[in-house]
Amino acid sequence: MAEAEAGADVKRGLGLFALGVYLFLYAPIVVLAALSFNESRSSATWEGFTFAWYLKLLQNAQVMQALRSSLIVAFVSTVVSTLLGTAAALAFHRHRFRRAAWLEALFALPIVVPEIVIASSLVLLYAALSLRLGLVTVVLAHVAFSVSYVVVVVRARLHGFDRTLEEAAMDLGAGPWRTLFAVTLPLCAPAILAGALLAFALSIDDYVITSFVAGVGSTTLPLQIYSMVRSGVSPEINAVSTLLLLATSLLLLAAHLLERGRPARLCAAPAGLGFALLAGPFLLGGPSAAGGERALNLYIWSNYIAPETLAKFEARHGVKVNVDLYDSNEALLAKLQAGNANYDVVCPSNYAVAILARQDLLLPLDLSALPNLAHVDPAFLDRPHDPGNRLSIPYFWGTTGIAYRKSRTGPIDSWNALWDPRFAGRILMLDDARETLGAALLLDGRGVNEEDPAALGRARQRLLAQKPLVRTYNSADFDQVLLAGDVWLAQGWSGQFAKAMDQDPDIEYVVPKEGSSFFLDSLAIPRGAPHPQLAHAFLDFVMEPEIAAEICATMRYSTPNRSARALLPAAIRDHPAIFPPADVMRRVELLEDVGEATVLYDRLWTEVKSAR
Ligand code: N2P
Repeated sequence: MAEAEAGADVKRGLGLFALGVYLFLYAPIVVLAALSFNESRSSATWEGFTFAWYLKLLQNAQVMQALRSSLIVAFVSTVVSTLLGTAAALAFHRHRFRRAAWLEALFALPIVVPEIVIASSLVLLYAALSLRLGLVTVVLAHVAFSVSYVVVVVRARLHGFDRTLEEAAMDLGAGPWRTLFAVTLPLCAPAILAGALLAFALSIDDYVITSFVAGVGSTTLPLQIYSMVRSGVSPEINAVSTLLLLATSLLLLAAHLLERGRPARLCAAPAGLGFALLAGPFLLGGPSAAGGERALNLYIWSNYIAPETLAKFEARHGVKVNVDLYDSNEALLAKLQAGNANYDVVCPSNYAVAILARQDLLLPLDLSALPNLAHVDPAFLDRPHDPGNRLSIPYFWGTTGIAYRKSRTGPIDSWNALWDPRFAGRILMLDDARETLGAALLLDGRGVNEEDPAALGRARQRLLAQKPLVRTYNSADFDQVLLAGDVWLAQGWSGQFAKAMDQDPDIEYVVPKEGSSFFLDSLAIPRGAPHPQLAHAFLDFVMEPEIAAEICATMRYSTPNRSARALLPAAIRDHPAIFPPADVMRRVELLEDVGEATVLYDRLWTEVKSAR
């Protein structure tokens, strides 16, 4: 009796455990889907049920364009990989040749090779072949990884395949082709379809590989979602993620049913619904750019230009602006050094301009096409990183400092606060080699442009010691993380913090007493830019006083444009975080090109990041 009860208890316990596991797996998804119907913009409060975010999606030209790219890529790569994969599976099934097992294992390799390895090797290959990054390179990459899945799925099905049926057909006089089309393929159809659906779902979903091999104008839906996340999570993102999730789940369900040998009718429903979810918004959707239209390809820091401003340029020139975002000079350098990125305008910091200039990767500017350069404060012109502004024009500047939640931390004036164990788990640091090592160097009484390996080694030690206290390294939306209350202190850049201060009076910004760095970010045109003329027009556009003032007022980084500054409202013009007083400016040092030591900075930072 007691035993039976104990047995029931164990059963109940296991049941609860299983429930817990499922909750753990699916709770985030449920929250995401629920929030996509929340009327409120913030995830903190529920204000009622709405479909508004889904409707907004339909009007979002960028999302629609990304969806279009995703569908084209998924469709083409599915067809190609299904054809290749099926042929390979049939060959492996049928012919027992020397080394067959090896060759088959080679086919499965992409399933186990880390995505990041496939991604970086593809980039190298494309560069070696001088293939321009775009839809074609994305399709090739997707074929490369999905073909393996098709082979595995089709091959599994062929295991149970009765070869005597083929032989019977041949005995009855059918030739090899006839046998293939009348017997073999119809029998394998469910497996082939399942493989195709899997390939489609993988392609629609892929982020890592695509992010490496996509160029401008070939942004797929996952890339678009990620770039939206970086400019602030909104319910629109929840909506598009929910749709994507639902569509891929349905396709996978259909693939699964087919594989289990369920009748095609049964599988058609989820597959059809999945496709409809993806294609529906695409067909109903609002404007999307026609192919071949003139476009400006802009590669710029996140939080550096507002869509409204870009819309003005688009309207004035009758063009479309494609924007890709990055959060470190190193990311920009890597893209341009890979050599086939297709960008028209980029935004390197002064020291990155120097590096790019050394490598001859920038197009000399035609200054006669830039009359608005006259509005720029001469203090920002003709600097050592680009004498005579042959290659770049100043866009924004700003300081690096600490923003903090006063009510939690009390007043802060030193970099030491970011090493204070009292704030363990409440500290955010930039994800940036120069800035993190810079802060550590300042605490050591050194400067932010230090090249001495011994001093840099000590800075690395300091960052390693700090690491257990750090909640996250983030150069993208560090202001949002602070606003959300997840951290109390954040190293970061002035503009986004100035904005955060306006949104929450509990937030304060300080340039620490030990000193800090400041940056001067410029616009430049890479060599090989497809639209150099339009790029010049863009450079001149952002230097127009009204436009420069708008850019500064929306992004809150500091404008080097004298005429624009005069147009700014006093609250911005006199904001101490945006245009710091003289005593603060005396303790900041411009980040400079450190030449050979650049590699050392990168290595030390990687060591800090990968340490456990
Ligand atoms: C904007 C980053 C500021 C650029 N997200 C620092 N060089």
